[in-house]
Amino acid sequence: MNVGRLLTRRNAILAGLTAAGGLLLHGRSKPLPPTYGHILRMGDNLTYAAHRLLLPGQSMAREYSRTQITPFPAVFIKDSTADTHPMSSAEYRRLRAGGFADWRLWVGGLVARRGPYSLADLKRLPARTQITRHTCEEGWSAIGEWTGVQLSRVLEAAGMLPEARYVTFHCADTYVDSIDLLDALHPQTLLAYGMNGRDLSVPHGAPVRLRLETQMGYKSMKYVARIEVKNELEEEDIEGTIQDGWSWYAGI
Ligand SMILES: Nc1nc2c(c(=O)[nH]1)N[C@H]1C(S)=C(S)[C@@H](COP(=O)(O)O)O[C@H]1N2
Ligand SMILES: [Mo]
Repeated sequence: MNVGRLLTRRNAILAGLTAAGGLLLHGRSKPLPPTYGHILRMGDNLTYAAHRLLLPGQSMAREYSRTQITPFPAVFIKDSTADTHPMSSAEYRRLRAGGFADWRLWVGGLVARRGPYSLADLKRLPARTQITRHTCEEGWSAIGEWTGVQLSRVLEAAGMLPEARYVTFHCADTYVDSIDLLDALHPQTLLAYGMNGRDLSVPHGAPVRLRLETQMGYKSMKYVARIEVKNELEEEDIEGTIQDGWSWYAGI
């Protein structure tokens, strides 16, 4: 795909997101345009609009019992020898060698208290464990047990400001993607540091990954290094989904 078309498509999606977000999250009576300039992407905006209008924002994803836990494939979208893989970074290897004691999650953007959180800081906040099904767009699904802190608790601790509407995740493998505030504050949305009773492993996103049970698996970002609370999305905030041609909103 040439760069011109890619940029046009990005702009179309951003226009759609801004319109849908403005209408649905802020209650402004801004009419949705009939198309956002790209007919193939209209469905994304309609799904988003329908979910946000028809479903209660906090409806819970199904949780399973321990006996239903299945082998969880670790599927690297990026080749593990690629230079974007976290293990190709000397800094990531150093942090891992030290048991991630020196690792920090940076929380920035629209919060009163911007700053770093250590793994110990996150573990000091109340923990939640949930057994849920991960559904990958490539056709597999698996049930796993996740332990972590609710993202809402971290946003609360950081003093999220009233203008906040989106949260962007920057990952150690250079992946970047974003979610809206309804999903960010969902009770099952976790910054997970444990999986199936053990520390989260490198293939599954160590030391901390997002668990977003309301959307398809590709929105559960691994190797989270920085989160930014935002009022509007820009191109860089949807990079992860756009570069692979996936929907920014992939509600299930
Ligand atoms: N940072 C980052 N997060 C990511 C991905 C990735 O390539 N990089 N792949 C996504 C996809 S497509 C899926 S299906 C899951 C896979 O999780 P697993 O490797 O723990 O099975 O991670 C998601 N999160
Ligand atoms: Mo996936």
